[in-house]
Amino acid sequence: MTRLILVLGDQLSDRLSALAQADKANDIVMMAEVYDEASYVRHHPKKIAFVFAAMRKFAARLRDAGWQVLYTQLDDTDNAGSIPGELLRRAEETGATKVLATEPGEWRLIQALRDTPLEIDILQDDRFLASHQMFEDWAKGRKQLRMEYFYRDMRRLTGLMMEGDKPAGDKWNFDHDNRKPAPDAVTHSGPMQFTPDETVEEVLDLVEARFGNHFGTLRPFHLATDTKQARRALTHFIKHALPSFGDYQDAMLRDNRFLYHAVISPYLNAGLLSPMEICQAAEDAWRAGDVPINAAEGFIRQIIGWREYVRGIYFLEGPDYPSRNALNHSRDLPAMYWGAETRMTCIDRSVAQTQEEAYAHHIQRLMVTGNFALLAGIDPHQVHEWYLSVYFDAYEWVEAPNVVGMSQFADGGIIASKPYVSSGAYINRMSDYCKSCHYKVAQKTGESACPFNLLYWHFLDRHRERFSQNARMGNMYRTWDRMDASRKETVLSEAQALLDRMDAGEMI
Ligand code: FAD
Ligand code: DLZ
Ligand code: SF4
Repeated sequence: MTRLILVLGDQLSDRLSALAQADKANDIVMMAEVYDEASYVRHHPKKIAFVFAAMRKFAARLRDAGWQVLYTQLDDTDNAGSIPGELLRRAEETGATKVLATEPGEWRLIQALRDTPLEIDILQDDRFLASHQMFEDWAKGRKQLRMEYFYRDMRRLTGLMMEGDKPAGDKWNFDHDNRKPAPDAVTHSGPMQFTPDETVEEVLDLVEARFGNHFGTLRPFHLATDTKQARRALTHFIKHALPSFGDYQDAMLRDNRFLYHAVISPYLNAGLLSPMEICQAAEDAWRAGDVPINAAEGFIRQIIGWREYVRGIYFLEGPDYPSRNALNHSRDLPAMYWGAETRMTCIDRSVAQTQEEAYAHHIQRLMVTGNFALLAGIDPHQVHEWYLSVYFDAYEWVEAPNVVGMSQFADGGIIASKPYVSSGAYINRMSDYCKSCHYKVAQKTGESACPFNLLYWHFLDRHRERFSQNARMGNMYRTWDRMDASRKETVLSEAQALLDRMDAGEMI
């Protein structure tokens, strides 16, 4: 009996469980470019182009390997427009009554598959190192789900950077050697770039025609779109950037968008690279003496620690997670997130590079756009939708915990033990943005005061009840309490005036 094997746009791995359990001689692979997936949020055109191009190339590879593949292009006249619609159409066409799928990375699509009137077997996505069961077992009975302890278990499980049962270098975490401020000069020229081939060019034309009105610049397009290219990009990173990755992980520069970051998240999340091959390459470089331990450990921690941990939280917490709003924030996302003019250099530069590259690195996402949204009290659901739309690596399983949890504290503190808020001083320490800003980072009040400085105290003041007892925030409240009453009043009224101007659509 023929079955349909569903392969989604972020499941482009030879080792995908649905493919591993399929029968090449009898089963038929089904892949489809559909409007539902391309527009449930208004994805950045670069992200849509990346997904479609990588899907087309993966389908071609499967065919070369002897699979029978039914591939629907977006503009095909009989395209049903959704994954369930395409499954039903192809089932009727082929007579297949059963479907084998690997679990999608989003509750929305899991539910849609469950609701499809076909017999669909949903297999675990074993491209991740931690299964749902493993994460549940780890989480059971713990008061706090801290990433650091999960990460140690993942090191033991994978054997990465272990010497027997001890961590290499006798420490689990070398972060105190990391987080240097922005360097004067960056020696790395950025991620490897690829010239679009015929398949990519065709997709670029399609995306331009159909999604050209989405936020984001489509061309130039230099992303890898198959595993071979993605592996070359990884090798390039390991050789040229990883040695400095740890040191400058948190630094930001207005004229350098990538610093020493890997820029591999779209490839990893779509399945072109696997977490273990990436981490093994980093460990090998360290063992060969080419990369310092703080860089290799810090990098591997992001992948087997943070990445697996946030996925665990997403599936543990359930479908309502993205709509949580523990701080009751309700302000609309200001137009500057969509490219409207702002005098704040840090926001302006982070949004501009997001618009052009569909990429910003972790600290820009957390401490610039995320920090501002949290301080200003923006509705976390709008923030969530923004991040899900604008980044080329955004899928809900990874985006929502990072945004709703880590960045906006909207899950009430499951991921973050305290909110990631800071005044302008942090941004000034870690970047060169403030040097060219209209606002003065050292100024706490007055017309030129950095908005982060004003909003920081406004946030702490309005959430006093929730956070003043938090041991990690005591110092902040003591500093606020030591300020004299009239200064406090000035700070709060200027912060409120800034928010009012922003709400009225004025440029800030
Ligand atoms: P590097 O800095 O070089 O790190 C290497 C790899 O580690 C990344 O490719 C990624 O796979 C992994 N990684 C690092 N941090 C995290 C993390 N917190 N969660 C999961 N994986 C991590 N990452 C996404 O993949 N998709 C998202 O939609 C996403 N949204 C984010 C939203 C916010 C508010 C924040 C603070 C972080 C978000 N991240 C997201 C995590 C991180 O910013 C990106 O993974 C990273 O910037 C990707 O670029 P890179 O490959 O150059 O990463
Ligand atoms: C992101 C994306 C886009 C833009 N388009 C498609 C598509 O047309 N067909 C498809 O199978 N997958 C696409 N994807 C990826 C899915 O949205 C992704 O599988 C879910 O969000 C679950 O992670
Ligand atoms: Fe951003 Fe404030 Fe620095 Fe301007 S002064 S770049 S607003 S932190």
